[in-house]
Amino acid sequence: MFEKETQIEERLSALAKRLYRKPIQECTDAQLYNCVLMLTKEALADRKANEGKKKVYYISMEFLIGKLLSNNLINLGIYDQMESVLAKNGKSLSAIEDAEPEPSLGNGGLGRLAACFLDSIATLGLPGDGIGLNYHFGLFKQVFKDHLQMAEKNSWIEKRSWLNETGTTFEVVFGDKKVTSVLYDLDVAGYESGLGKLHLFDVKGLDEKLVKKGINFDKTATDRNLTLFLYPDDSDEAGNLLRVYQEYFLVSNAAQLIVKELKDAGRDLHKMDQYAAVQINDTHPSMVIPELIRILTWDEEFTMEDAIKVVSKTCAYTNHTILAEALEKWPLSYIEQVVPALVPIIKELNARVKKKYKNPKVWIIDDSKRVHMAHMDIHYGYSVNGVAAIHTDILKETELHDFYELYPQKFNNKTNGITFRRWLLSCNRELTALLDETIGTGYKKNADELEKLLAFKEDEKVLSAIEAIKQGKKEHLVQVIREKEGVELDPNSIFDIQVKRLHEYKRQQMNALYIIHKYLEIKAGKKPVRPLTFLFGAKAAPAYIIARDIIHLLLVMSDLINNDPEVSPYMKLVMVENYNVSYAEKLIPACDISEQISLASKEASGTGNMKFMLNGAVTLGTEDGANVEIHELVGDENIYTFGKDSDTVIAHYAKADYVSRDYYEASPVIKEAVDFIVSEQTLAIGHKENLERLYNELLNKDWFMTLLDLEEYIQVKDRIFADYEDRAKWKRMMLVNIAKAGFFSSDRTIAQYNEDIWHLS
Ligand code: 26W
Repeated sequence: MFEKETQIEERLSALAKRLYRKPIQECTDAQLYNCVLMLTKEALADRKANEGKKKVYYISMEFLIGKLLSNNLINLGIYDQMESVLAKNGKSLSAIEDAEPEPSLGNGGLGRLAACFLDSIATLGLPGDGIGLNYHFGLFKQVFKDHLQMAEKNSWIEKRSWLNETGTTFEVVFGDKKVTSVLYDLDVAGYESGLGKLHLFDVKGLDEKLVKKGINFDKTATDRNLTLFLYPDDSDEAGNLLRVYQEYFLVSNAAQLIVKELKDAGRDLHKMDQYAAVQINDTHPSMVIPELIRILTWDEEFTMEDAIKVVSKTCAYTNHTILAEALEKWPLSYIEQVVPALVPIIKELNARVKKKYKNPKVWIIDDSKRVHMAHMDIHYGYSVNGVAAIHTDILKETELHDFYELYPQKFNNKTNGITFRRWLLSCNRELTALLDETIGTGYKKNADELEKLLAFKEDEKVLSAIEAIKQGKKEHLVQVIREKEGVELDPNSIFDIQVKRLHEYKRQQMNALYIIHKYLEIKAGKKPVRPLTFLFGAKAAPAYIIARDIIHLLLVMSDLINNDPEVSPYMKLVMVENYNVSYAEKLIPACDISEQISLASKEASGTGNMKFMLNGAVTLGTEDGANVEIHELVGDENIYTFGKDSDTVIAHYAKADYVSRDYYEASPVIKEAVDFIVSEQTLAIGHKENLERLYNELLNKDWFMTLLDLEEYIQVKDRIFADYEDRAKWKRMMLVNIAKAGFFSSDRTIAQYNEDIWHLS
């Protein structure tokens, strides 16, 4: 449609005239954003959705899509043309991109993975859609006040947006009420060709005015609050119940949509598995299984036997965590209250399991009348997958061992991936250009071709170009941080970055203890050879107290360090406010050292680790999740690993023999760093309550074993900083990391889902 620059310019100027009665040059960036949005939507509407006999439905409570403009322009193949049209008119595309609000329809990895998957499904030409919820205020917007995390609503839906009204509505019947849903669609363009949809359901009659201060609202008004926020605070019963309402709202809509699409296409529902694959993204959408069974038996005259059979051949489950607290187990009484219609079905599913298997550990409903969602997925789905090799092994050997014995053929691994369109082509255009020049453009469709870069391992020209690109990205980040955070960074310092959800298992607190250690060394006169910059970005779940205390410590330390003239020339610490996808796109290309320091066995995969590697950062990590596979790919010389391995950690849990105080008492270095949390200096800036609670937690509990690996972490980190000075070696490490990142393209991951699980045709 818009192949030539002149066509784009004509259309854009017509839109500017129609919407704002102005020529392009006189529009503000926000006005132009709207014009470019409209034009891009027209181009999207021209694409035909991928078609085939069988389609995948990827159901997820989260789709962390990020801003869409630049990605859509790239995938439509009109980014350069648009940029040049705007430049001719004295406008900058990147300034216009800043005007786009970012939706926060996800927490972190799981939601971002779902977004990357949609990009790859569309690109590979596979028929497939995502199904999720249209939260008006997303997760929350993080603001820092008084060195504490506060939460505000994140409004992102404007008069003009990427959402398309579809006119589709369904009735969703809860135990105590009936609501009407409305469906909005987002177009998901594949790279160069292909199109899929993200279906986002909303509730008719949503009342935004329910939100009072911050993110507080009446959690019991479930007819009017269903799609206000992702994850209402689940620290109380009303929050948990609302979460179950949301989950049922999602899956009931999903099931109705799937059945409608099959019937509209004239398919025989008894052969549903030949036309549809339903991928359940973690346990949150698990009720889709009994809901499909309910629809088939109530409305389509299936016998229970037939319904169970076909649904079990249609649904597949992905596990994203082994953390016990994240494996959903809903009290049956909640389900009785929210959706009594599913209770007899869930009981029937459980009765069949009990009849067949005498081991109560594999039953769906336990002694305390809690429904184990994962158990339902495994018995009544045809595939169970983990998201990295080590994660799938742990599921088979430990967490889900009893199920693996019953159904070894259902278990499979699908190591996560990321879309290179966003995490290379869009966020690092400079590196993309260098790659195009050096190895050709084939890697954009076939990521394995990145390995061609290995031939340039000794090529000084290519190596210096990679180094120069990194330097440019660091300089750009310095500007961003100056504007957004008001801190001046040194672009010649080492950029050490940890960005991800805040959780004790990810051990941001271990990184904080290293920083305290370094601060104390500098105070004692031991200066680093080159200045160090530590950057963090993370949101903590509002009800997760210790996670918020860790943020408090980081904010207190950054105040202390950045304002101490004795220390700040040698090190700086910034915790960026409201870390999100857009911020990630600026931080990741500027990173030298990628912090992936979770307690071994706890990080299912991680995907930030892949993004950093692809952009030429060197990983400092534990043998956990996909780090293990990164290590295998790049070899010992191109990664820095440390820490106890997952077997050792699992054994500590089994024997309950980890005592953090022993580590504290045995090591003066650890003791000094931990004690500093409640020192005069920190207490002068921060809050006693938060700092003492964190200190006590580390000394008396430390469930995620921070102190277990701290000494080794300090040693390895000092070594990686020293190695940074060997520029020849460092540049080679950057190159090898980029070259070996091809395996982590989500195109590879999706091709494997299709090959082993979906069998789309
Ligand atoms: C209580 C419900 C619940 C629990 C945990 C909801 C959401 C979560 C997490 C936010 C789930 C999550 O993001 N998991 C991450 O999934 C990624 C994609 O597979 C993995 O790379 C990460 O290791 C894993 O933590």
